[in-house]
Amino acid sequence: MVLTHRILGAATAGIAALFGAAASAQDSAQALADLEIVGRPIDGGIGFQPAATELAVELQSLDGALLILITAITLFVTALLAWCVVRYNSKVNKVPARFTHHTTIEIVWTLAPVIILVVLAAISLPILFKQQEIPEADVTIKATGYQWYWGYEYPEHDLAYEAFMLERDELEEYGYTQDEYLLATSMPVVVPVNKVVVVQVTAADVIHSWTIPAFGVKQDGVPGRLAELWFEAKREGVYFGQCSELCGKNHAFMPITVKVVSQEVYDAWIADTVKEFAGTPDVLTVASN
Ligand SMILES: [Cu+2]
Repeated sequence: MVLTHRILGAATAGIAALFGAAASAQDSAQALADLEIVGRPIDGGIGFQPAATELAVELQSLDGALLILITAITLFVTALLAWCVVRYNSKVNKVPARFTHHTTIEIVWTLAPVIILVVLAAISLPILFKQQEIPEADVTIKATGYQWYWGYEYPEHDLAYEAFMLERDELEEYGYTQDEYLLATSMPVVVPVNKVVVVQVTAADVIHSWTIPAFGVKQDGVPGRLAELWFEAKREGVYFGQCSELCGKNHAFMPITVKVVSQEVYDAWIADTVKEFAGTPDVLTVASN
């Protein structure tokens, strides 16, 4: 009698938990589906995708600074060339100068490039170090490249799954439009907003590369090695990337989809996904005890 009562009690609790899980699964799924698409390539676009992390902001401003610098150098050299052509051609300049050394000019054309290189190093190295010095993680994810899809693990939650590119006729079913063909995957990587996410990148067969342009991150996944990248996304939304190391026939068909959500939605998604993929529902474990 007592035993039956215990089993019944456990089963009721289990069923209640299942219903609760179903409701929260719906909520987290809905929250993921409602996200705005932020980081994606656009037709005819030549600029960067919107910067969603500090790393991306700094990368893009470095790019702007370099563009100004190289434009100034190119204009200066072009002007020098034009001046030589116009002023010193054999018709205008009948008697050419015969000196071979000019100390001042040699000092200037040695020092000027040195100063330019020092300035380049001063503005680019801190950004490089910031990318490469991995801070303490709030969330750790392992990404493994396979020919031709990505596998993801959330080691803190015993959660692992694979993400495959969605075919054209699958996009709507997963809440995407035809525009997201070659970008959307069957399972997204879900991360909380404003939290440090460390991605450990590796590969199982050949070299792949994991990137999200809007986060300013890109890291080769090399078989047998574990590399790391980090980001802290500042804006909720959907972000796309694609494998960026030529890895074989279907290299163009192993995209990366990251969904940045609030901490609450992230927690609910983790709980729901662990339940979905872990196999044995809690109710069976409880009942069989
Ligand atoms: Cu590839």
